[in-house]
Amino acid sequence: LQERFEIDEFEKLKRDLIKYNCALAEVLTQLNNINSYFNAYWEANPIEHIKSRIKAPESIAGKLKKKGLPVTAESAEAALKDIAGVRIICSYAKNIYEIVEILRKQHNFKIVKEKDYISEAKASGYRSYHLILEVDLGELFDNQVCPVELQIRTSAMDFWATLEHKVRYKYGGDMPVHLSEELQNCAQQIHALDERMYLIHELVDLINEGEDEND
Ligand code: 0O2
Repeated sequence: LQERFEIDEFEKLKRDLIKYNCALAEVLTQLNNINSYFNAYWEANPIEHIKSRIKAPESIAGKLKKKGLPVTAESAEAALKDIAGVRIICSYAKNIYEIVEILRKQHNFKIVKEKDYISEAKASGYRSYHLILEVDLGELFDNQVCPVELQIRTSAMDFWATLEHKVRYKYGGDMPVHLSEELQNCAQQIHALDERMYLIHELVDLINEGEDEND
């Protein structure tokens, strides 16, 4: 029970979560617009799908506890940047960088932090591109800004991360060495597969371009 919020802190957090919902809605509108733009103007839409979530109060409490911070609404707001989270799943790693460049040009939010775990994977084998976006909530919320975490990864990276997260959660952060080694091994194979699939995709594009020129 210690890990949970006291009742009045929980009520404060529930009220604060409205801000995160508004910020998330703003980001999702923009991402849906980008998705429609890709559908209309790009030959193939690089976005496969977009998922979003607001972190559950239990997970917020657990993360604060893990960081050794007080389990209060105030410390959640100060310390956690991933209360509102969005994930974009795309086809190839190259698409991730294309999407990031488009995001830089948006005016509804600004990018305040970036971590590229695509070009250099984490020790676990994890690959993904992380951004913290800051959304201005406007006068209704006294011009406060609210963070939204955005993770962009390929389907293959997502497949791996979902399983690894499940295994890590099962062992409460104390994963047996043989499992973490096997997961690192799978991460390397998935990375190699991602690259080979991309080469096939590029090759087919080149063949198509050649055929178009000959028409
Ligand atoms: P959950 O349960 O997904 O929310 P910070 O979040 O900034 O305090 P950190 O860990 O340096 O600290 O941030 P980082 O590296 O950007 O990671 C944030 C999130 O990325 C994690 O959130 C995970 O969702 C994901 N992530 C990072 N590393 C791994 C990994 O090795 N495996 C998997 N499956 N996911 C990872 P949470 O809150 O840790 O977890």
